[in-house]
Amino acid sequence: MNKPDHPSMLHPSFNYGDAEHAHYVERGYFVFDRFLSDEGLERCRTGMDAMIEQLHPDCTPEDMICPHQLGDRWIWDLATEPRLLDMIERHIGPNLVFWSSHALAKPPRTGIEVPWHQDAPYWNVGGPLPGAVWVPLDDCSDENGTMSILPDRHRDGELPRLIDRPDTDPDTVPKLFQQQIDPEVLPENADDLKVTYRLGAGQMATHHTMLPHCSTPNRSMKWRRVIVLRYMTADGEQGGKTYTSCRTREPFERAFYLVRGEDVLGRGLPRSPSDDESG
Ligand SMILES: O=C(O)CCC(=O)C(=O)O
Repeated sequence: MNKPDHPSMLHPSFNYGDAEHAHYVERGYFVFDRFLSDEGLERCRTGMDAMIEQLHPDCTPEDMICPHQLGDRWIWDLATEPRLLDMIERHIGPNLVFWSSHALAKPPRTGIEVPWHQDAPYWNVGGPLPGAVWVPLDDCSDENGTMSILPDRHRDGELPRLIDRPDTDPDTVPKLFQQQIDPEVLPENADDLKVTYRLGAGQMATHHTMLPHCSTPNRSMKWRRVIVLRYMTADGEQGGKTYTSCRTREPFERAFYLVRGEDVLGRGLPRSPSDDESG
């Protein structure tokens, strides 16, 4: 699967150059005006809608974690786009592992809030980590749900967390969202400091894996669909995670796929889901 056998899903103008990289390094994030091509956006929307249709009745559309391991090929194709991997390589060097995708669809009226968190501790991974890739498939507004980041805070290290948030009902808030940064350690004026993404469908934002970020609920009558992709170096710390299939409710172990470069620690990393005997 290393050589793309499908047309690129990325817009021809997507480019991660020196200016974009300098901004990312300095401030911990960067927002692109165009990322997906029109065809790429259509493929993502079709793929995500099919997943929502096939959702197990006990899952919510925010629960669709690592669907690339469950056969959702459009996500794999997007995650391994060579120009996207070039950006990730610029963040962390040549040996790249893809370890997480999240098809996060917030349904009309009921789409949930995601509290302040940092991705690396939240998802139990470590080492030099690049920016996460956050791609809206719908226009995101204050009505259907924005995402906000705290710029410049990617150098603050791991912040204390509250696990099993006391203020939420585990029956209504999916387990994936039961952690948050202790509000005591966030700046008092976080609301003034934050940068809010009100992005259009097919744009993209990348935020450093240690940058605090959160998102607002969907109070509108429209869907708010987002796909998130996450990477690390081949010698990064690969903490364990067991997820639940959003189709069958069967548990499955998170996999780490070597999508570019060398398996420098000789871990036997699979190069794609079809290489992965366990998956
Ligand atoms: O899109 C959202 O609502 C939240 C995404 C998020 O928190 C993440 O990607 O870690």
